[in-house]
Amino acid sequence: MISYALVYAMVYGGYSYLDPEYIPDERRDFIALHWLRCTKDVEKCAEGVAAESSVGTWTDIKTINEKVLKLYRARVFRIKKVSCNSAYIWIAYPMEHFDAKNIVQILASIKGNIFGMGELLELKMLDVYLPKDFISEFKGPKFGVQGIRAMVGSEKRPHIGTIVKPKVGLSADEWAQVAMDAYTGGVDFVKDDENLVDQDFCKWTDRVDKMMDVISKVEDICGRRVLYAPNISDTYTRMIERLDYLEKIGHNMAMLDMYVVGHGAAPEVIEYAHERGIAIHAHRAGYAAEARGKFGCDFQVYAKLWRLYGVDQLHVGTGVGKMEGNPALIRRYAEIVREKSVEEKMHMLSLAQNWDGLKNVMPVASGGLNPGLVPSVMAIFGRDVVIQAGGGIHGHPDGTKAGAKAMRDAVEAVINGEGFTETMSRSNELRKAIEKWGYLKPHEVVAQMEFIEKNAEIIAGIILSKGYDAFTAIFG
Ligand code: RUB
Ligand code: CA
Repeated sequence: MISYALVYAMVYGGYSYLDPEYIPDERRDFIALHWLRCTKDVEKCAEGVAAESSVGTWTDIKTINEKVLKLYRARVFRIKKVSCNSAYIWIAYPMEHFDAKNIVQILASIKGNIFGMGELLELKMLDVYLPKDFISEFKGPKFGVQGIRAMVGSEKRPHIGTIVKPKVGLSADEWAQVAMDAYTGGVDFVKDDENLVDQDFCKWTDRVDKMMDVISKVEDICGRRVLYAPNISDTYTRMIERLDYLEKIGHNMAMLDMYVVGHGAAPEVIEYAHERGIAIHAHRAGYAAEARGKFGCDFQVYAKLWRLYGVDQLHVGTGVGKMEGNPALIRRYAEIVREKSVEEKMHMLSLAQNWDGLKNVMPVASGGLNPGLVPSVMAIFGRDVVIQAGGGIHGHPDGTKAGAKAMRDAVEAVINGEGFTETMSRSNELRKAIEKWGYLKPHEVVAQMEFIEKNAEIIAGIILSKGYDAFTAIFG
């Protein structure tokens, strides 16, 4: 009787998917960087991953031919072994393998079946390089940092945003009142929470209509233009209906929960919005289900896809606050969506990427923020960022309006180079916020980021020789 062990030792039919001589073509090849740990020799597993994600299956087959192998197979062109059964691997996929522009099909290949392969104990897609010819198929953001600034009329300063809290449960009237307080306190941008869309207690159109009144009142009272992103996330048809409604009433922004909306609908919905002059705020609820742990996919892969699809604002983490992520890594995410190109940074397991003229995305720092964290957030992101606080505004001892003013004063203190103590002496709102939540000295965050950049080579050496555990130990 043939043992199962023997059958599986023949896996992938003897065709080679290892090609250390191969030099990827930056115009035509996708490159996936993975961490893997497996039960067999790492070369075999790496071949298995390349095969299963491209043209192969678990055994030799009579139907394969030279043309398929030559033109469409993936190639493992680099392996950085950590042990006999763990390694970082680089896989190149030729563009011909894909139905260009169809990201659903691309993801079903490069991040599909492979995560279920029995011999893998860990498999993490760390990053992906998107080739030039593929990028040129996409329009990218319509507004980006410059366009969003133009909508507000802001100069070189962070935008301040808020998420109305509680997350769900307020009526449309109550909701609009909270938004009004936030705007008049100094906020530029208000958004729905990721899990608020069209519930009975706060119907979507009801809330949007009330918000249109609020926005025009704020313009009259404060002389400022402000933004509102109503969450349209739903089935494709309902999202389109909501965009039609926003177009009808002349509104300029909507929000999508990118991970849960998915890859089939999002690119078209974004294009549809852009054609109607509507900018897209992108929330990433659910990202961590894939990004944390040793199976799944790092956020930077998605940050790239979302820029390609054309989101105009994107949540990328904070580096401080309630969500995970080391400041240096969060700064890297911001650079990926905001810069014209990024160099490879192996100490952060991050590949080079050139955006070939696609507009940029305004990064959003959000999650557990409050005025005392503003200087640190600005040290990480600079000024082209939306600094967003829910609890850190509505939890202010004197309420939402005071919370919004405290955030605004905190931002202005940094921009004017004024010490926080000085600003607190004239801003009761900021003082009370700091008394409640404290103050994080930005130089601690700066020192942390500088240490990582100064020691980039050493850190890369450690991470590449010790494996993914070393990366998580350093970057969280
Ligand atoms: C933040 C909040 C957002 C988080 C999600 O509220 O509602 O959903 O930004 O995290 P609060 P991320 O300010 O009260 O914490 O932005 O990292 O995806
Ligand atoms: Ca939220």
